[in-house]
Amino acid sequence: MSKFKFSVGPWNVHEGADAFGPSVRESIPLSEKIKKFKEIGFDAVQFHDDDVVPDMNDLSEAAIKQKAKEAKKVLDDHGLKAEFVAPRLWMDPRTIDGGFTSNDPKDREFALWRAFKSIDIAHELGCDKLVLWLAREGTLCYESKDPVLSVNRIVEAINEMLKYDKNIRVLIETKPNEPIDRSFCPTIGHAIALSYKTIDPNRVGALLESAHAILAGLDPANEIAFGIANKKLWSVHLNDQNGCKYDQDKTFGVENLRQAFNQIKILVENDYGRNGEYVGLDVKAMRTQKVDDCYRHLYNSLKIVKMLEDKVSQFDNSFKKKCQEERNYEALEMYVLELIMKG
Ligand code: XUL
Ligand code: MN
Repeated sequence: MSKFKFSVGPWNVHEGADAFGPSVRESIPLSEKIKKFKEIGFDAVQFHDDDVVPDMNDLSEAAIKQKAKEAKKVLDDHGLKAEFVAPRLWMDPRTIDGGFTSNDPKDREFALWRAFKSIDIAHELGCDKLVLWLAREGTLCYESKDPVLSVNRIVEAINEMLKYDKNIRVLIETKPNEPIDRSFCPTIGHAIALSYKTIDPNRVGALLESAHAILAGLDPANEIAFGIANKKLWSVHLNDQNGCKYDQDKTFGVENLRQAFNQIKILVENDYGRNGEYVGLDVKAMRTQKVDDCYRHLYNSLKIVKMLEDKVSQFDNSFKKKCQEERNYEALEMYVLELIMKG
């Protein structure tokens, strides 16, 4: 049993291609993934805009809405909700230099169009959250963009989204690098600062991904805490990551169990989810995994979250208080390790 509601994206069951090799598993149709997500125990699905409406660049406004309606029906048939829609702003030739911060005004226009269409799709799916993973909003060559102008361009683009739909909420998914070298919005603190520069800060928040925090050299639990303290943590992407390397999106907890424990502890203790927020997973099957067991990372991540919830419920706060009073943090540290390791 869990106190949380869980969400997952179709891209989490992928074909296994990486930067150095092609696909190694066959594609699974969206409707099949959705059915399986329900069976595994998820409550909601997260979408990129073109997960819902493939080839959307070539479709009319009416055709995009019609496709989204069809996807909503599949969700309804399986008793699942849509958590958010995220414009895929990193695949198209018009986003090579970034979307909202591209030096070419036509690219910026395209990025905004995708954001508007994503809002339309979210509307049809019955959700009010738009996630912006600002994949290429940064630089490969430092001098190629004006960093101050770029931050302001992101703010202006978000303002247009807020004006386009008075109910939409925008969540910035922060990441310090990859695919670009230097992001203009690398951490939750940056996202929150940026939210206050928009015309409606109450509708701009953040999504924290564990792996992205680790890539920034930060502890994901503290990034979660910072978001919660500012009432801006509206979604999470739990996963794991072995140090500052490429983005690994590993099963939650497999690399640093204590760090995973503390993420769950902060979420539980602060009653995360009470306003309808989901615990999202952004985990990917290893390239080596065979297609007949390619959902294993999702089962395992959910199992680890629930086991850690159980550990959190056993946490002895009076012992913590005693350690604080005696300033005996060696004892506290050992207590935490024993709690996590005991059967
Ligand atoms: C990229 C990443 C994305 C977003 C959704 O690192 O995490 O999958 O979560 O666009
Ligand atoms: Mn993510």
